[in-house]
Amino acid sequence: MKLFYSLTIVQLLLYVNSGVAQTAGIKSGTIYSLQSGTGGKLLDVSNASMENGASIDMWTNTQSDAQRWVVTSVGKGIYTLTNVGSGKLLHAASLADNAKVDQVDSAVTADTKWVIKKAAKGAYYISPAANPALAINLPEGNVNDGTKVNVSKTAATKWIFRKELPQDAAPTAAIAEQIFDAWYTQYGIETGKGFWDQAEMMEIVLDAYEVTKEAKYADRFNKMYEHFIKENKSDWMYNNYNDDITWAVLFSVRGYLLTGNKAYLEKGKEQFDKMYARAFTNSYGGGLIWYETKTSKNACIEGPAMVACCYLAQATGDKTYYDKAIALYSWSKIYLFNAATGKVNDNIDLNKTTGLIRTGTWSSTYNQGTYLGAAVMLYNYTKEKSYLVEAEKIARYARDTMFRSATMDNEDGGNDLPGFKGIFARYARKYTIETNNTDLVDWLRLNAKVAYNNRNSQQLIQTKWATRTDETKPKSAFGASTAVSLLFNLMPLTTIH
Ligand code: 7K2
Repeated sequence: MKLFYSLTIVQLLLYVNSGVAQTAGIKSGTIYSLQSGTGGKLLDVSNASMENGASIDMWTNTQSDAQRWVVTSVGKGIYTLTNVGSGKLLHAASLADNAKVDQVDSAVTADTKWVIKKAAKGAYYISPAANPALAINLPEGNVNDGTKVNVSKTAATKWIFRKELPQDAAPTAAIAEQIFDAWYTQYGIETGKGFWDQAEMMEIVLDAYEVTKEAKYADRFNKMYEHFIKENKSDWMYNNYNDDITWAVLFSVRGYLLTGNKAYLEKGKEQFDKMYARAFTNSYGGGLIWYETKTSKNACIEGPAMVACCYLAQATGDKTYYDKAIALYSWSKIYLFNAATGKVNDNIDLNKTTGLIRTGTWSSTYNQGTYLGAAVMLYNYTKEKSYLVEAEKIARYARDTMFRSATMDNEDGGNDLPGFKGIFARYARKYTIETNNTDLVDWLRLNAKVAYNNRNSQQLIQTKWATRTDETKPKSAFGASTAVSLLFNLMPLTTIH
């Protein structure tokens, strides 16, 4: 009897032990980064993807959560590795030689279990538990960022397991500030030379001020304002782009509304009035011409002009600016904006051969954004429900039809597109806060999280948010501004859910 009991206890101990027995030096429940013995780069979820099936590659250490793994013991010397960024499990796509390694949902299948075997001090081999003849391997000779790992019979890579501390995921105020500072200093934003891109980036500085109320952002805005006037003169009418002038009117009038500096308002009003006087024509029944001497009427002038009118009405008390905004909005509903679907078309122009109006049907985040902002502001003024219904359509068109709720990974071509999404983020915030509609919140948070996990080691985030930012400094300062806008404009939204 006694023997029976002691045997049972031993068996029991053995059984319990088999559940927790761990490879020496590996602690279950700990976050590790895994550095390759060759090349020194980290095991990484490609492009910080949140999707099942995303491949696993190597990347320079950027401190990203996509490069951190929670190692959990599930048997004697056997573990799962859960990516901190995606919450998904490291997985062998098959157990054949040279098979791909990817990530899958949290269900623990045989192919998400790994044997971690000591190779040298602090270095380990990682093999599929279902086929320990294979091991995770960095295909020989290639240690470039983005090289995909596989499970291979030969030349297994040794992995150095380094303990990491948990860190915040985006968005937080500290992260917004960190990404702002990197962008602002590394690109010399304060003394940038552009016109409309500079104007839009000045609005991002206003976003930071509006959200944080920290004086340093108002000071930076003022420096940029003075520099803008020096660089681009104080009368902007030499610029044939009516939209350029209007983007600058936006930072001026909004700058006044946020800081109370009357000089900004005077400049904004003077320039808006001159622009409007030359841009408004009765061709196609109204609306503003985009570029002097050309015939098209584009959403990129109508949208900012509607928002500028609402700001001017608020700033001056002159309600005729609202009348102008309402006229532009109503005209847009006929020619540019589909109120039933929420799609904002890019432009209309005259087909010179037929004499008929043709529509440029491309839709973009900046046009969706300014129309969303205008719909919200006109709802606030008129209290007419149709504006609210249309704001929701515009927001949902962007989320569902343009992006299918995925991370925005587009608009990086040329000089202009890279800055578009920052504009969208600003008006998404206005929509969320002022209408209490939470439609966009989860989607924008996903964007912020993925974009942040795709930052480079210098804390820069290029505009394709679902694509890793290269270690070589991205060329476009404008493109690096959009994540800054997203992170700040998400701040107050975190209190909404
Ligand atoms: O064709 C327009 C517009 O309708 C379209 O959305 C974008 C897309 O291109 C132009 S607007 C871009 C202009 C913005 N203002 C400054 C100009 O230098 C620039 O061409 O690209």
